[in-house]
Formats: sequence, C-alpha cells, structure tokens
Amino acid sequence: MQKPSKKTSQSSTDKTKDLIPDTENAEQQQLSTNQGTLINDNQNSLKAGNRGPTLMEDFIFREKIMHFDHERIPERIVHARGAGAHGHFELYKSMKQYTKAAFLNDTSKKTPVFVRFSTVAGSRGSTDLARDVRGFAVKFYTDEGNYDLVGNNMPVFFIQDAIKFPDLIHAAKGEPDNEIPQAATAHDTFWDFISLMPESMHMIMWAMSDRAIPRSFSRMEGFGVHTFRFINENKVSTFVKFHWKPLLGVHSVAWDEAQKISGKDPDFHRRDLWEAIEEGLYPEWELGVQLVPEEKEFDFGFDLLDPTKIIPEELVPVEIIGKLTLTKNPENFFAETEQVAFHPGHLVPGIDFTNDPLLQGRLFSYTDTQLSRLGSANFHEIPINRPIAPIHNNQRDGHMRHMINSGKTSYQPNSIRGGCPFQTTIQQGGFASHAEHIDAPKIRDRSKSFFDHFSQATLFFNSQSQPEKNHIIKALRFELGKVVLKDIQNRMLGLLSLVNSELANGVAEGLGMPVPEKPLYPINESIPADMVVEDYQPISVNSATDKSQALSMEFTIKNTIKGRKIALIAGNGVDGVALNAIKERLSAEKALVKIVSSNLGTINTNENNIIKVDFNFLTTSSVLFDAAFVFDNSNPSFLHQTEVLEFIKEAYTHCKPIAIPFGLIDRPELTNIKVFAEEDMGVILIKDGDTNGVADSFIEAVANHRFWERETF
Ligand code: HDD
Repeated sequence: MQKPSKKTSQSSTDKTKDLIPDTENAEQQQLSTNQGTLINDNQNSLKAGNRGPTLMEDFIFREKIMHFDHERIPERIVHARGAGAHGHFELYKSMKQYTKAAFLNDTSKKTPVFVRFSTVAGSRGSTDLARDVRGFAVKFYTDEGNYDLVGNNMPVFFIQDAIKFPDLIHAAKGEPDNEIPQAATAHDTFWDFISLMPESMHMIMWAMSDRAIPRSFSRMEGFGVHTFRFINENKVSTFVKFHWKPLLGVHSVAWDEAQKISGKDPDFHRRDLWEAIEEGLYPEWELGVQLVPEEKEFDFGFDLLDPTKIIPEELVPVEIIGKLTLTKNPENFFAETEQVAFHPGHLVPGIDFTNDPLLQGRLFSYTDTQLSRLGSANFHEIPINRPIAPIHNNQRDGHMRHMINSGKTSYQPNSIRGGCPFQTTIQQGGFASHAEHIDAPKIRDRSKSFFDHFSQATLFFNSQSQPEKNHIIKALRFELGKVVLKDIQNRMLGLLSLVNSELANGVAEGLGMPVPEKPLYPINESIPADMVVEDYQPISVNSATDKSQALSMEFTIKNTIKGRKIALIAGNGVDGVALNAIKERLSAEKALVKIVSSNLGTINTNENNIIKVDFNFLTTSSVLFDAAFVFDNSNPSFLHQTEVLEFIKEAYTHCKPIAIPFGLIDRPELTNIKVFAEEDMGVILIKDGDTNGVADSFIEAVANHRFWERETF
C-alpha cells in the first residue's frame, strides 16, 4: 500500500487535471494484456507439459517480455539524472509595460508549471551530490502555449559559442576509452579542455564554489543565463535576465559531506524534493528580472550577448515579479520526469531571443535531441509535453501519432475548409519575431567584446567570504590534484593567476608546484590564421564593481528551518517530556525531526514511556541531517558509544549546529568545542538537562545553516 501523502487541494493545476484522463489506476482492477484480455496466470508460461519447453504461441508471455525488452530509451546526452515536480507560478506584479506575454500580465492568473532539476555530467544512475552544475528547467503551461525557461543554478556558462558544446561535454564526461570517471570533472580531459578555454574561467569559479554541491534543489538559485528580450504591445524590446530566488535561501553542503552522502544516499536531492512535497512543505522560488532598455545595450564593460557574463545586481537590481511553488510529485517518473522535453525555443508572444551565440545554437539542439531520445516528431503529444492551449495545424502522421485530425484538408491555403486553421494577427496573439535590423557579413568570428575572460571571475572570487574562498581553493586542489598530466595543471595555474593571486598560490601550494611566470598559453589556435592572433588574446576590463554581495552565499536568507532534517539522538532512560517538547518545538517550525538511537524499535523514557525510533546508526548517518540535538539519559554509557560520538563528531566537523549535554565538552573528538560554544558558533551546550532553555538558540543556529568559520584551512 502506498503511503498516503499530505497533498492538499493546492496540488492540482490545470495541467495536472489535463493529465488525469491519461493516468491509469490499477486499484480494484483485473490484470490484462495490452489488448485488454484478462490474464489468469501471470506466474507460469505456456509449456508442452509442466517440464517441457515454452510454446511460441504464448502470446501473453511474448507480449510481456517484448515490452520489457524495450522499456529503456536513450538517456539525455546531458542532464540525464534529474527529478521533477508540478506546481504553479503566480505573478505579483504585471510586466505589461515590458512584455505582452499574458502569463506575465495578469496578476490574478496561476500558471501551471512542471519543473525538472538535474545534474549535467553523470548518467541517470549517478549520484545527486556530484560536484556539478544543476539544471533548473521550468515549463510554463500558459494559455498562449508552452513557455520553457531552461536554465541552470549558475548564471553563466563555460563557453561562448554553441559549436563548442560537444567538445565541452565530451571532455567533461567519462574518458572515452574506459568511461571513467562517472559524474565527475576531476580528470585530465576536462581540465585539458578548460585550460585551453580561458573564457570558461568565470564559470569555473562558480563550478568550484559550493554552489556546485547544493544542500537541496529547493535551496539553490536558478538563472535563465542568456539575455532574452521582452517585447511589449508596441513592439518595444527590453533586454531581460531571469533569476529564481529560493525562499529557503541558498545553502550548500561540505565537499567531504557530499562525497559521503553519495555513498549513504545517492538520491539525497531527489528524496528531499519528494519528501518536502509529500509533507506539504512546498518549495518556493521568487522570479526576478533584470531589465535593460535597448538603448543601454552598450553601457556595460561587457557584452550582454556574452553568456559568460552576469549583470552585477549593483548595476541593474533584480526586480521580483512572481513566485513559483512546487506542490505535487509526479505520478510516474518515466511518464513525466523522463519524458518531459524542454526547449529554449518554446516561446510565447512577448518573449524573444537575443543573438547570444550559445542560445542560438541551443535552438537547434533541443528538438533534435528529443527525436532520438523520445523517438518521434510527435513527442509534443506525450501528455507531460502537451500544452493546455489548443493545437491546430496541418502537421500530420508520423510514429506514434495520437491525435486524430478530422477533415479533408491538411494544407494551407485551402478553400475546402474555409482556410482553417487560419493564421492569427499579431494583435490577436500571433507570434511575431522581434524585427531586429541586421546588416552584416556572413562570417565565422567572435566579437572582440567577448574577450574579457577574467574580470568577472575575479569579481566572483573577491565577492566570496573567506570560508567560501577556501572552499574554491580546496575544490581546485582536489580537481586538479586528480589530473595526471603536469602540463594541464601548469596551464590551469597560469589561468588562475590571472583571476586572483591568493587563489592561484593556494591551489599551487596544494599541488606542490609553482605558479608559472608566463601565465597565458597560446590559447587561441581556434582563431583563423588570417586574423591577427594578438587581437584576440584575452583582455582585461575593469569591473564596474569590486564586489557583489549577491554572489556570496554568506548573505543569503537565514531565517527559517523549514524542511531542515534534525536528528534527535537519544537512548533508553531519556527524559521523554524534554524530548517531546523539543520535537514539537522544531516540528512547529516545520523542521523534519527524526529520533536516532542505537537500535530500531523503541526506547524507554525515564518515566517508562515508549518512544518510536526512526533510524539507528546503521540505517542513517550524520551527513543526512542538518543538525543534531543530543539528549542526556540515565544510561551514561550511551553517549560514549563509538557510533554516538562519531555521529556528533561528523556533524561537528561539517560545521553543523549541534546541541550536546555539557558533559561532552572535554571529548577529544570535539576539539575547540568550548571556544565555539562561547563564541556562538553553532555549538550549544545543554546544562543540567535544560533542553528547553536552549531551544531558541538551537533553532537560530539551524536557520543559520552552517558555521564555516569553525573549519581549519
Ligand atoms: Fe542544454 C538539456 C540547460 C547549453 C544542449 N540543458 C538541458 C537541460 C537543462 C539545460 C536544464 C535539461 C532539461 C531537462 O530537464 O530535460 N543548456 C542549459 C543551459 C545552457 C545550456 C542553462 C547554457 C546557458 N545545451 C546547451 C548548449 C547545447 C545544449 C550550448 C547544445 C548546443 N541541453 C542540450 C541538449 C539537452 C540539454 C542536448 C539534453 C537533453 C535535452 O536537451 O532535452 O539538447
């Protein structure tokens, strides 16, 4: 029996209702073949005698095995592993002045969405906690057709032109001779490519930062990355960059923790999303836009068409215009999450592209890939991809066609059907591309305005807190430390030295080699020989701002413990009243609280009541929790068990908030614990069993997420 979910009426949208007729429910139903013939024996194939060979005429066996043999489809070439959910988008503020997109005009409208989060490099079965970019793809089922915002959790990209995408991905994935490593960039081919691609340096800063190991999908930002256009009723275009800002703040885990989670629960992010929705703790993001009028296009020191650049929020503030809420898990992973097909080219009137060469190339790739992945030009008919807006056109037939197009005509113009389906005027909602004037030679070239590869990488590094900087240095020590060829390490140190000397020296120290004196390799072999190569060497532009607060996670939202997983560690003889009080307090703040003890089953309280244990030290681990609250009890040996101390020590090492009985203060495992307790760094000492007395400070510490200053570098 499936566990009943706590889903509320909020969970249904016009899209989820649209899926109902396609949803099968086997409850109280009889087993049948695909032809509807009822089956009376699903355990034995048809044989010539009960010890004889299976007969070919066993159509029930043949159908079952044939279908099974064909269950797999190719996984996505990138973003293969993911998790999705349904929800809706509400608009706070009409954007009518800038865009005619109806779902961004009407504040009374709730637009259904399906969102898929993903890692990029690993295959479908890889771990959620790989150091990687996360996909953040949103399909808006608007009344004017589907609009897809296919973004990432980082606002820039590795390359400036889509023609390099296959090279980037080939270099990042497992090496072609042995397909090693899985879901990891810490290997020669990736860093070989990057060391020859100085334009990737800004993205490398993001990818080596803690953003690449998020605590959960619900605690990461999303970005449309490219500059897009809003187009209003008067055909006026405004450049726009999209941001998703999580209401739970932007939080990450520690790298050591990420690696351990990958072993203990490789589905950690999927599970977190699933459980949050089942518990009614719906993840939420606000949609923000940065708007730049056309006439300001060239006011920045960088090119708005360059996808390796952000517009610092200090230059153009992010205006919050709406909210996305995820309220319902898929009914079926394959039917929805696997078969959903996103495409940056799924547009509605009022939104348009720019000439960003990365975006332009994407416009080809996404439909093309669905053809091999989903197998037919009719992939738009798969229920999850089908718009809620009506579809009428003269496209016909093809593999797996579902729609039954009635009538005699499938062409236009026609007179037999009075010209139907007819074209719509722009005023009536027909899509018209922005009439950008272009008068230019056909040329394979890149604008010189794309050649500032370092200033925003430097801006990012300089904007980090000291622990965040240390994490970037350590991540690069790890990644480049796994590289075998010294030349590659050397080239990378050269590039890093152009970003920041603290960074380059820190990484070099870890690699045990010097930063090269001549940092730049002759990198631009890709420039055609008849061009003056010097002209295309990286240039450095003074950034308009030295630091940008929005780039550091230090300043993120830290006022909620909603959805936090908290371990209450207790053994027999625990003060049951105190434990229940803390449990209720934390649950009231919407934390997910679990009792962890030595054995499964139950523990007896000091008043001989029984408390159910959720996990023992074998079935869970400190890395799967955000914080630990440790209770004293009448059995002193409990707290000194290796498993208990290991649990506390690990939570402590990963800079998590912990509340522990005062008696543990001298444990050798917990060096500096006294100092951190005194300095208010997430270590809370429970004196005389007064657990209630520390509840407030514990909640505050959990909301703070981590106390990275406790780390030693
Ligand atoms: Fe892409 C999938 C995001 C550049 C080609 N991409 C894919 C997904 C996301 C992104 C989130 C997963 C969608 C899903 O959940 O199904 N991709 C990006 C972003 C990019 C980007 C933010 C740069 C700003 N992508 C990019 C380029 C190309 C592709 C330059 C090719 C020229 N991407 C693909 C693809 C995928 C894909 C091969 C694989 C599966 C799919 O499309 O449906 O077409």
